[in-house]
Amino acid sequence: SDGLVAAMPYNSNKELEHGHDNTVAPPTGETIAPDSSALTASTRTEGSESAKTGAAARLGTNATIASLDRVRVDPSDRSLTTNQGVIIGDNQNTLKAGLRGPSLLEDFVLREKVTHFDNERIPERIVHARGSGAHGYFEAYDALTEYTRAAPFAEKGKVTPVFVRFSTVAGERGSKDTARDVRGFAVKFYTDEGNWDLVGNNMPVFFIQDAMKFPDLVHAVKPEPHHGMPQAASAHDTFWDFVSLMPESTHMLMWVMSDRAIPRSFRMMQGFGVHTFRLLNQKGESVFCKFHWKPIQGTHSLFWDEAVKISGADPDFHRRDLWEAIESGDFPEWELGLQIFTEIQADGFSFDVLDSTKLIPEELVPVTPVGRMILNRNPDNFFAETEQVAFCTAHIIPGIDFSNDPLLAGRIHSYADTQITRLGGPNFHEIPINSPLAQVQNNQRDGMHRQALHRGRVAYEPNSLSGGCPFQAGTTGFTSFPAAITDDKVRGKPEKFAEHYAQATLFLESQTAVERAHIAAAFRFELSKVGVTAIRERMLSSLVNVSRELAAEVAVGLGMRVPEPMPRAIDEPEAPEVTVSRALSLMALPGESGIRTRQIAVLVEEGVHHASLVSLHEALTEAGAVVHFVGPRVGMFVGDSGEKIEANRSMENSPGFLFDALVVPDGSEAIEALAGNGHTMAFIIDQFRHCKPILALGAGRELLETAGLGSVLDEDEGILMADAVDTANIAPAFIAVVAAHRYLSRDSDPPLI
Ligand code: HDD
Repeated sequence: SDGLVAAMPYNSNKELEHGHDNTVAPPTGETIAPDSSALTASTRTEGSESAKTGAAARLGTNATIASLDRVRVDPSDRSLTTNQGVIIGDNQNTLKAGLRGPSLLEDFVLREKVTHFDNERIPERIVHARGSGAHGYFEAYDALTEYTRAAPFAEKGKVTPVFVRFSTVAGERGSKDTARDVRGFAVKFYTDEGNWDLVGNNMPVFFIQDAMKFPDLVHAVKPEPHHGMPQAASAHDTFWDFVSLMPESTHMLMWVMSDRAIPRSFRMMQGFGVHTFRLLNQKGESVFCKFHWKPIQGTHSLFWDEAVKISGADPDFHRRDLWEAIESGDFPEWELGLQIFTEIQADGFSFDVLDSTKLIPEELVPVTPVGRMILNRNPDNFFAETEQVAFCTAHIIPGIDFSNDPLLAGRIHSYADTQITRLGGPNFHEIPINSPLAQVQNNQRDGMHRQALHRGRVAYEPNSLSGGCPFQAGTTGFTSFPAAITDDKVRGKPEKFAEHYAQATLFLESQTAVERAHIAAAFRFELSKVGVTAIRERMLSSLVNVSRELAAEVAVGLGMRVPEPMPRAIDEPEAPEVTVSRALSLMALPGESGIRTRQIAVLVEEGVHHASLVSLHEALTEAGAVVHFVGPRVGMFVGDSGEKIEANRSMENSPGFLFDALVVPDGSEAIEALAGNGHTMAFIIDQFRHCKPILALGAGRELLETAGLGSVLDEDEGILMADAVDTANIAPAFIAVVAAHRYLSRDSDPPLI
């Protein structure tokens, strides 16, 4: 087109998919043979060094990509065939006895097509059904051999390919992205000593202490069984009934009621391995550790009002965000950090490190950065990769081991078990996205959908007929840490598990005022959706143990009195070591200070001041933002100088709350037309209410006044105004304003406007 057009995402690492370079396209219509040289070079790229260690690792390439080539299929220039490879002549009509006659049973083309279609779906994950995945790599900053012999940490600069899947927990596969919920953060490391799955969440603690309660927790939060409602929401009776009877969930409830549960983007959330794990070095010495992922993009969240609206306008908000960022070559990045501590240290803590409802404050054990993870390639096929990927906490490698966390113990069983149903049998490790790059050799045989063709007559060990192969490798193979056990066989909990409130209070006390207010509002909202008053009251009584002020605030919002505190399981718990931890506030990790990947809406109409938008578009795009021209409709608009601007979005298909910032243009004709459009007013009000930066050029100011912002225009630091001719000068100031994300002084409960 000949007008000013917003840039489309384009990832130079995926030229083939975009048809930009046909000369290197795979042979059309064929599956591609495995590239064995790429496979063996796989996870070891000594030349790959980062900002910390030197030149960057090669982007867009990793060993999983090469291994997946063997199953990539490209249909260009090929005719349709059946699954048996028979070329199909007619894909429109059933075989019939005469044009108006009955269909014939022998029509194998029709029957094969429909039968396959009938079986296209597999069971969705019982939890974490909705998600989004991406390929990338992990790069170690330094050798970590002092603590662990785990392959990814073997040497400085070592690169290990990964596949990551982010998810919501409660919603079904087709639910919305912006539900209030925990987010899954599961990483599969394809190491050269086998696959290691770090199956974490975006919160460092969990609802329950023992896997025995997991089915109860999930049954409580999922849609209520009699009517199947509500979808992807914890705001209903059964969830609050359960958690109010399970005080151990209180700490996690603080996290889930905080804005952590409504992230701005998968790219902007932390990840945590949650449990205490063990690291083992070559000598068999062991330390405990917790895993932390820190987003380089910073931690950012939505407002609840925003999340609710986005779920209607774009249920795929997070999936789209991740996809577009990677597709445009703006690769999300996380730093992996470890909290390393000894068993003796752990024994001295006021809480139990085997209790997944507790975290270890960073003030007690600092987080040591050990590497970075970059996601640089979208999957080729959602089903084959993101849906079929199977994470299992049981997948660990030499150098990593479990702790005795009873929640982890249940998980070690649960994941492999669920894949057998979900993926149709015990051979799910052979599905390309799940198969390790390390060679698999054992005597496991047969089962549904077996892919490997095992040669020879030996499928047992020991054997002599196959020269004893494959043989067990002794201490060079996986060895469990020989933790001493001398105890009775019991069902029960260690004493420190009985303390349920200290860290809930710690979390609350560590929040900024805005975050705290949002936590209170979230409790109010959720409990207001609970029909049974006794449940509300029980939950309030538990909150009193966390903070009387919080309980009082929530109670006011529900028109209730603050009840007596719930009796505690333990009268005199040990005093906590840390009572405020800055790291627990979202604001503690602002991340990058620029505006990369920020979505900026520029309103356009007929007669809009053209030159200023050209220069602004250039400056914002240059700074890495994604600029969208949003009109009353999509298509071309003629600016004041006769030049054209193309709106790639309309206010109808993309309401204001989908954007991070707003530019209101100059041009009196345009402003008059926009002022007469109710969509514009809603657009502006949402931008203001959600505390987002706004720039008004020239007559654009009048539009903000029409929207009711007149009284605050000159005081609000997040609203800039400039003459259109001054755009070049105002651009850097606007970029700085956008970089600050939100202007929280506007945030009030209820909203002012
Ligand atoms: Fe789980 C999926 C994370 C406790 C049983 N879980 C699942 C996924 C994540 C987590 C990220 C999605 C993986 C993917 O993207 O495919 N789960 C956690 C965390 C937990 C946790 C961080 C607590 C620390 N989970 C947990 C317990 C159990 C399970 C206690 C059972 C006893 N989780 C499952 C499961 C799922 C699952 C049923 C469903 C689909 C799947 O495994 O592959 O096995």
